[in-house]
Amino acid sequence: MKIGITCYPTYGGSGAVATELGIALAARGHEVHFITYAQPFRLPSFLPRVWFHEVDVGRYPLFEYPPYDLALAVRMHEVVRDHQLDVLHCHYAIPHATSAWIAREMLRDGAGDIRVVTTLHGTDITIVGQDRSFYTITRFSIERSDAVTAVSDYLRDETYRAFGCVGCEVEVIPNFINPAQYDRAKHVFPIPQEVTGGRKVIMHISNFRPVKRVRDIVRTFAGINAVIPSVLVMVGDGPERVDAEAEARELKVADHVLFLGKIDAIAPLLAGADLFLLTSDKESFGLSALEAMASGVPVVGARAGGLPEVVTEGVTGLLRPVGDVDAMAAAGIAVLGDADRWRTMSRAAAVDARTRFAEEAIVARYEALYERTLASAPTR
Ligand code: GMT
Repeated sequence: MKIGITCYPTYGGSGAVATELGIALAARGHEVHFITYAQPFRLPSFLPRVWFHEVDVGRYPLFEYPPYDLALAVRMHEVVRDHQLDVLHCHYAIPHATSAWIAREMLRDGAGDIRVVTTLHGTDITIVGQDRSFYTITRFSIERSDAVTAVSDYLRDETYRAFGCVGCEVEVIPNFINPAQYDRAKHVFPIPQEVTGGRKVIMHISNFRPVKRVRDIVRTFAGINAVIPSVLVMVGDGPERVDAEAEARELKVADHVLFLGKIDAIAPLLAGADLFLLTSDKESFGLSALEAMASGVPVVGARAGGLPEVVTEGVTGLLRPVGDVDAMAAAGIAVLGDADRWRTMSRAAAVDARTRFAEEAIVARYEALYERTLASAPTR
């Protein structure tokens, strides 16, 4: 098949999943065309059967808000027409699924036809899509997609609840990991011993958006650090980083917290972590938690959204109510303070990630979905 993929190319789970999916599809013999405004952050410069088509929004003094969604639709139309694509797979509904609908309408001039598959990732449904400004277009774009997937049962149910789509069936296809990549034994932890000082390494990776509640990460860490000597490694960047730094100073743990900024290769970092923290108030899946689990890192976090579908309570991690940093700190202490328990959880996490979320099986599900969609009549 010839598959176009559109995603947010920047640091974030949906872009990571879309890129890994494209790479895996190309390895299985498909032709994959990424159509985005920048090279996706996890895409190497060259891979057989993989192409990158940049969307140029252009500049015009009249445009205070350059119409990216239109430029994307035009690029999608060109790429589908010139490369005779079969499927356009949009990751994150807004505006990708809308642009794909426009591109498909433009193809009615006889230049070809395309099936549109939309994967819902999270805030496209739980926050942005429900904003008044975007609600009707989000619903429209979901209903006009030929197939819709969500990354968790929680997100599927939330889509039905919030949008009540007519005639659309949302299939749950969870995110996945490449087991060879997230292998604790394979990497050298890049943070030297003189920095960690033999202390436990607690890690958080995110885009530091408000939903991540990064202050809670620091508070939870402070609670753990008061009992178990540890260091907090914060990976990523975003609007709440300054607040997290301020919280660390306020709680007098700043000397024990490292802010590394955006780092693309996270598998070597996770290979040296003892505990992963994810305290979000909304998390449709929690790809970073899955990547941690695959690396043998137990997860402590908030029982929010789809995270309990990824982290099995008491087996691969411990989840506590959103905002209950004392309970999350106690959970962290319980895991880190008992070497046998930690070892059992670490092994269970690595096995579970490879069993329920293995790349092979999940990529095959997307392949089957594309084939089914191509075999059925288009949605109009
Ligand atoms: O929806 C977002 O806020 C952004 C998106 C992203 O690009 O990182 O994250 C969502 O998609 C990820 C990949 O499917 C999920 O692992 C995240 O849980 C989800 N984020 C939220 O639901 C907040």
